[in-house]
Amino acid sequence: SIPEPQREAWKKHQVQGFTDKDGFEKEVVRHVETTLARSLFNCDEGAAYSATSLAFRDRLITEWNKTQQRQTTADTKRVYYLSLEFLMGRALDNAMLNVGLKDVARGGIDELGFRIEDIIEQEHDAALGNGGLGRLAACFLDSLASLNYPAWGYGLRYRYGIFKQEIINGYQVEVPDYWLDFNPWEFPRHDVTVDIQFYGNVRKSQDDNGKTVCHWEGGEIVTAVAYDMPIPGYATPSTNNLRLWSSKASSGEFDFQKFNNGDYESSVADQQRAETISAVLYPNDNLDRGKELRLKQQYFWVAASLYDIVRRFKKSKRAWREFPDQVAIQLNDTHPTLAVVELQRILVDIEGLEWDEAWNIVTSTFGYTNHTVLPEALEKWPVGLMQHLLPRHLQIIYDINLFFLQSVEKKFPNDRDILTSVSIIEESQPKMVRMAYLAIVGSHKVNGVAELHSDLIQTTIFKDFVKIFGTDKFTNVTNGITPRRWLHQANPRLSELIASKTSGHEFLKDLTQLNKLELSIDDAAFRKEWAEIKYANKVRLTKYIKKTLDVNVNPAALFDVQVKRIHEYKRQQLNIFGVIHRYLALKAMSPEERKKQLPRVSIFGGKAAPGYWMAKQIIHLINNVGAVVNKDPDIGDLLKVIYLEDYNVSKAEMIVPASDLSEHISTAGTEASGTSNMKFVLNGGLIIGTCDGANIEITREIGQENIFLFGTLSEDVEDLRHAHTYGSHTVDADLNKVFDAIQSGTFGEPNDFGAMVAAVRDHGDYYLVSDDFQSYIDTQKMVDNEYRNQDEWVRKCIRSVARMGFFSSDRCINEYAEGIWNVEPLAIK
Ligand code: Z15
Repeated sequence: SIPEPQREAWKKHQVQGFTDKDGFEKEVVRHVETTLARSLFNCDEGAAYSATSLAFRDRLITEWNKTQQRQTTADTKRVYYLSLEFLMGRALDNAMLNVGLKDVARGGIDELGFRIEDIIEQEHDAALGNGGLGRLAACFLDSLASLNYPAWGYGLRYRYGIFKQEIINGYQVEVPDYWLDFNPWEFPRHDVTVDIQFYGNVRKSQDDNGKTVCHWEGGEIVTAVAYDMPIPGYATPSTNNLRLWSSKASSGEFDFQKFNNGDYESSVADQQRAETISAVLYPNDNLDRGKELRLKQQYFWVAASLYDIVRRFKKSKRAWREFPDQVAIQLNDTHPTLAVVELQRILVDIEGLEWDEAWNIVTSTFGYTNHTVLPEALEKWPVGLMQHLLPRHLQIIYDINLFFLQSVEKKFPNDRDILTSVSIIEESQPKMVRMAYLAIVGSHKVNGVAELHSDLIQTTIFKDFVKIFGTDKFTNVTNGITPRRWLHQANPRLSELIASKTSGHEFLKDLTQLNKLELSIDDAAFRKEWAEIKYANKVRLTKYIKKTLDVNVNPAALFDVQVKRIHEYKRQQLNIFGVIHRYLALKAMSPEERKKQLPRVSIFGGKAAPGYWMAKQIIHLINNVGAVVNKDPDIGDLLKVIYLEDYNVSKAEMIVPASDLSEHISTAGTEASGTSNMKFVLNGGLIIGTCDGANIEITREIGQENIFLFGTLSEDVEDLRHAHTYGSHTVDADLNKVFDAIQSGTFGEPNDFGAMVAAVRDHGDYYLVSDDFQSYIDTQKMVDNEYRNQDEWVRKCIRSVARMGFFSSDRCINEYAEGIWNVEPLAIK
């Protein structure tokens, strides 16, 4: 740092961020004319977006610096959120709103000759995630900063985020998402690098005291380079950091030697191989594919992050046993579980701590969040692969397992079954490392993400661990969403209306204040304004549908939305079968009868994993149904079926506020929480859903009269599945009519959908579509009837919004902070 006498000059020139329109414009023009080397003669919307973002980035980074200084001086405990996915979406609108300068920017952009909405639309989504898990991490970052927690996110800087989805002839086509061409929101830190080792072997030696020391030697080195993204809190100067690691070839002697030997091509190939590690996000949601490169990504990211965390801790010159007082690390799913092993390795092999002391530190540091009970999503890695890639880590895993099983044996003598069932190593062919078990053994707390889900993990997949560790180690933290992005940003008019009926914008920092809305429920002018806002949001979506799909939809129709990843457990097939049933019923009616029906628009959106064949069939069927229904003159406005291409965070910000009804209809017990359910209700839409995930808690909060629940309960799922397979399984007449229509070619080549129909009719109907079909149809009829009474419908919406305070990610983060991390916010003077 700079010596005292020279600091005066620094202080004198300290950057003061703009606070008014003039200051903002000056910064924009400066960036256009210098950073971008353009002028008023060739500043298009893209350049105006870049310059505006750079102006805000400069502001954020000065606050970021101060925040880091504050945290270093305070020297308190920090939280590190390790996630392979951060589904951030756009940054500009969020930055403008969080620092409270959107109106200033609007005025400035206007004077410079642009519209702020057009400028915002220029930004490419940062789509470093698949779905709910990645978006949750992004909401958490917003809450951590807004609540002034000293917290860092750590992830990978993928060159390609989640693919862009195109729908061509009704089929999904994947296009690479190269998003880094110009990204004003990241700061490359070429001076912050970590060398990461792979492969090689382990040599043992004795130290002076006769203690065995392990040395991991040889193999190859890849360098991790840090890229930082500032995360501004809402209405606070706190600006936290998201650090993403990018891989590149290490600049060690090895390459130089090749280069000097004239082996230029092979040294370029090495370079590319190294860069492959952070090249692409794996596009699977709720599925483990066990690819070697994925394991490399995990270790690369975890090792770089831990090195960084340990380096920061060491600066404080504290004793190792104080590590857990300074550091809390949260494992977002099992993807970062190698961090447990890596920290143990650092402490034992490098820092020379005794095993037990090190293990105490490790388990006090980590917390593990489970996000699924689906067996196909639970990560396992072949022992052989682990041995090859990370030989020392495999040894440590075996030792962790040995000591763990010894403790189990003490507690349950002569119980061989429990030993096999909880062993971190599955004795299969080939042997596998069970990552969830490793995460449980290596953490002091394990949480699920909604009450039902947390109960289920304790009674099913992890029940033996509850016997061993007791119930205190297992807990629930129900998910939440940030009201800044999902209300204030996505639905500005509703946010203003709510502000006018509550204590201004305080609800954005304390969402429970929404309850004040109930006092205005009998105010007719308020309800009218409420309904008008919903209608305007629907008109906006209507225009978007016209522009992108050239389909005319009636904005007064009931907008029924299901947007999420396509998965059999989420049951988009139940929805589209229901749509077909509605279509057949309309077709069978007389014209007079049809006139009495309620118009509906069924809106779908979501990506299928590229290798998930059945999910792609579902997309195809939805599109084929749309192609028939939308141009059927008998139907007109009564039913439209829309597939919105390339569903992502920024599209969600437009779609969610435009829904009347959204569908959250997973087979009971399969959706751990769901978070879009919360977003839709917060924006004044009602829900049709199963008794699953957070739907249950939403019902408890808003009242069962304000939600359309249907279907099998989770406790009955197993018996029904069993009955389908071993008893007789029949499908009711209504669903059979749907199948007959599909198989008679009404919606295109019937063979295309044979497997989808057979999965329900002939192959055990694992997701209970047939069991829930009738109650789904009946419940949709109730929806129609209730929607006819618009006054009552609007009241239900308002009441629901008023009771959604619990689902803020601020509440959720405070629960983690108190119950798991033991960290406190940093007071700002
Ligand atoms: C994912 O998006 C979720 C769980 C997973 O295990 C994986 Cl790999 C990806 C989702 C859950 O399906 C969803 O119910 C939950 O709301 C979300 O995580 C956040 O907890």
